[in-house]
Amino acid sequence: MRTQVVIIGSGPSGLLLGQLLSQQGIETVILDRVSKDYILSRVRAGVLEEGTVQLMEKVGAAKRLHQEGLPHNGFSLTFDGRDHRIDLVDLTSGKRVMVYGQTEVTHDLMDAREAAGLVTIYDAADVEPHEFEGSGPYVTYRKDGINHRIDCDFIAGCDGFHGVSRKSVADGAIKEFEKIYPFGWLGILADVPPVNHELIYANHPRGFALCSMRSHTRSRYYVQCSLEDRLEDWSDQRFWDEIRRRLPDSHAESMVIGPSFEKSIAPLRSFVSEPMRFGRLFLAGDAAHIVPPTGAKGLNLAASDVHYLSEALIEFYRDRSDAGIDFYSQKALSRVWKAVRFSWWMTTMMHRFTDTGDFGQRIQEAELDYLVQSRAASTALAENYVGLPY
Ligand code: FAS
Ligand code: PHB
Repeated sequence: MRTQVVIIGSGPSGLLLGQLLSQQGIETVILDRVSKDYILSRVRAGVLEEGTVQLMEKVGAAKRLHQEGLPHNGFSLTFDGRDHRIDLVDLTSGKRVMVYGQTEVTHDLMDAREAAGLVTIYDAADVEPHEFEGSGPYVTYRKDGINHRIDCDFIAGCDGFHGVSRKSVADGAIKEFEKIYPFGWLGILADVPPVNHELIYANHPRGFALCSMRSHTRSRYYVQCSLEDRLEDWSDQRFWDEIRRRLPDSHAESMVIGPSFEKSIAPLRSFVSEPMRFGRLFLAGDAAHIVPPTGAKGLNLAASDVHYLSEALIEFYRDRSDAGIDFYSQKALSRVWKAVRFSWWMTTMMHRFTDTGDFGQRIQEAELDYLVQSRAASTALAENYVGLPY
C-alpha cells in the first residue's frame, strides 16, 4: 500500500490531523494499536479552547459539540473557605471555553472520518516507522497475523506518551525535559447534577479538588491523591466525604452525591521532547509533550500542534515548499512551552506539597489572595486558561 501521510494514533491528534489534511486532498491512513471501542472507553479531557472548537468547525465535526457542549464564561477558585469567580469573558474581552468531553470530540472526529470514507486500521499490532530520516519512509504493522507495509511521504506520530514514534528516534537526536509531581488525581464520573454551573478549582490544606462536568446531569470530579493510593482504597463514600471537605461549606452542603460509574487514578507529569520533527517523522500531541491536567491544556495543545503540522504539510504539497515543515517544530514548541509553564504554575499553586507543608500553604493562599484582587494577575490567568493565540 502507498499513501501520502501515515498517521500513527487514532486519538484527537491523529483524527483531527487526518481531517485537516483530507480536506485539502491529501491522502492519509491512520493506524491504531487498539480498537475504536477501547479508544472511546477512555475518559480524559473536558475543556476545549476556542481554537480547538474552531478546528472542529473547520473539519465539519462541530455540530454535536454546539448542540451538547456547555459554553463557560468563567470558573471559580476556592481557597481559605472563600470562592472567587474568574470572569474569563470580562478579563479576555470576550473569550470563553467550551465544556465538552474528549470522548465526544474523538467520537465526532471518528464519525467525520468514516463519513469521508477515509481509512483507519484499528487493532494494528507492532506498528513501526522506518527510514524517516531518508526520503522513502514507510510504516510496518501486523494485523490478523499478516505483516503489512505502507510506503508514504511523511509519518505523523500522534500515538501519545507511550507510543512508538518518539521511541523510534535515535537517542542522540532527541532531548527530553520532565518533571514528575509527587501526587496523582483520582477522578470519578457520576450521573448527578454538577455542584456549580461552572468549574471549581479548589486549593485546600488537605489537597486539591476539581469540580467539573460533562452535562447538566453528569459530573466529573477529581481529588488530589497519593501516588501510593489504589482504586480499592477509595470507596464512593470516602471520595464524596473528601471532596466536600476540600470545598467551601456552601458548595459542600449543596453537592449532590451518588454512585460513580467510572473511577481512575492518573499520575501527573510535565514532559516535553525536543525537537518535534525528525526528517519525515513529525510528533504531535501527547507523543511530544504531557502537561498536568490542572490547566486543561493537554487536548488543546494537541489541537494547536496539528493545526501547525497540517498547515506545513498542505504548504508542502501545494507549493512544493519545505518552509513550513522546516519551521513546524520551532513554531509548535513555542506554544507548547508556554502551556507547559502555565500548567506547572497552576498545579504548583493549587496542590498540597508535603515538602513545603504549612508554609507552602500560606504562600499559595497569599498568591491566590493577590491573584483574585489584582486585575492584572487575573488577566494573565484568564488569557492562558482560554488559550494563547496560535
Ligand atoms: P492520545 O494518547 O489520546 O492518543 C494516542 C493514540 O495512539 C491512542 O489511541 C493509542 O491507542 C495510539 N497508540 C499508542 N501507541 C501506539 C502504537 N505503538 N501503535 C499504534 N497506535 C498507538 N487533558 C486535558 O486537557 N484535561 C484532562 O483532564 C486530561 N486528563 C487526562 C487523563 C489521562 C489518564 C490521560 C492519559 C490524559 C489526560 N489528558 C487530559 C490529556 C489527554 O487529553 C491528551 O492530551 C490527549 O489524549 C492527547 O491526544 P493525542 O495526542 O491524540 O494522544
Ligand atoms: C475535566 O472535565 O475532565 C477537566 C476539566 C478541567 C481540567 C481538567 C479536567 O483542568
